[in-house]
Amino acid sequence: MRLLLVPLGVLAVTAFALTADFPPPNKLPSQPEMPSPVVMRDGTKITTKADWEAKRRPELKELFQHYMYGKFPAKPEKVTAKVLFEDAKAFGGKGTLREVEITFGPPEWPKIYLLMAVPNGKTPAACFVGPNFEGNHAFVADERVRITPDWCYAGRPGVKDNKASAAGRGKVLDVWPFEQALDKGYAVATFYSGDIQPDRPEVQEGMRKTLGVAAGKKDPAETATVMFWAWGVHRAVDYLVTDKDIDAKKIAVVGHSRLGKTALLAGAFDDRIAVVIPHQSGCGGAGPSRSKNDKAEPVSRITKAFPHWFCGNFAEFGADTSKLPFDQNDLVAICAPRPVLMTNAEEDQWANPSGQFDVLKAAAPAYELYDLAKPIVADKMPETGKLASERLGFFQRPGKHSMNSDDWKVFLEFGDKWLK
Ligand code: GTR
Repeated sequence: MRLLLVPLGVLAVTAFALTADFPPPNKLPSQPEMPSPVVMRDGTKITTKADWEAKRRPELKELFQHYMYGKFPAKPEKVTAKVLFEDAKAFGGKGTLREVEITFGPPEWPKIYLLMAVPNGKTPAACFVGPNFEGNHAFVADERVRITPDWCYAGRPGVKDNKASAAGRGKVLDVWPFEQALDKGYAVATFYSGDIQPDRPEVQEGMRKTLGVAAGKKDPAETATVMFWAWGVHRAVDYLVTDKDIDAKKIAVVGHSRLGKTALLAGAFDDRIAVVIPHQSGCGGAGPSRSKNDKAEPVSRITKAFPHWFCGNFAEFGADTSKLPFDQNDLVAICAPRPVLMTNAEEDQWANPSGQFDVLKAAAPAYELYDLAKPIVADKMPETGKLASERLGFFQRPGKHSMNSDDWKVFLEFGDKWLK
């Protein structure tokens, strides 16, 4: 095994100070429609890019932390990376496969294990990065890929008693289809989300334990699980921007479902991410909290079923989402002027495809403050199977809730437009 140490340098500590005055959820004014990204909380209309960036965008970032995802943890002071193994002739020689251990704190802190492939002869390459559900070993059969010792989702290949095993090696080939991306000249990088924060509320573990965030949510704005996962994506990006095989200006984030919620939040809170692809992310992601689709998952349901994904304050809005001082259009707006693609499936109404299209439309006013080619978003929701590849892009395929190589065809096509 070849060991290679890559120092990534010291990063400045940039904790977010929550200074504004935030009333409790039930004391907020009712706003039946999605709040405009270009109107400040005090009613001031934003008309310039400078005011958007200096005033409204920071205001929205604070609001999303306080009322929905919890505090954005500080950037670690030091991030280091160690290449655990490398195979320069992987995928029949098409790519170089490596697994990188990313450390950002004392040895007992969680680490990120980034499994990545770069296309041989085509570097520096644009890269798709994102968290996964299955553990890295599920995506390639190589025996050197680490098997996570952390809690794993039941029902995934080779998982028994919530522990992954060698029986799962290479059993999930189309969720993160490395070869398909390499064939199109892209790099791919993924890590197991549970290595940062296992998806169970009742155990004090992962980053929650590290930062002393109580599982019982004494502070209703305490950092929640989706925020920890998004923060983990940022640590992967810390490494990727130093990798000479990656084009640091061309990093796209992708995630499915709860990890799609993560992808959108990660994109909104990190400008190094060039393209944002929340796939079937639904409520708490690209789906509106003020949903008009009665088949879609409501805030009242998600905050009961998955109380740890969001901070305590968010659950309060289950009774009345009109009190939310923002909606998910405002999270998309924070990504401006970067492209965002929402991808969906027709039978997955729980994730609210039509509501997501409304969210895209309602994010556009922030994009209009930039000098961008028009149209920024399609006039109407495109028919099933047709990609609307505008800067605020949308796609819906036939079928159900999953991420597969058909979805990747669309991610890669959107990449060809916005990352090449
Ligand atoms: C569902 C949840 C959705 C979505 C999904 C997933 O049970 O209601 O919001 O996140 O899980 O992550 O697979």
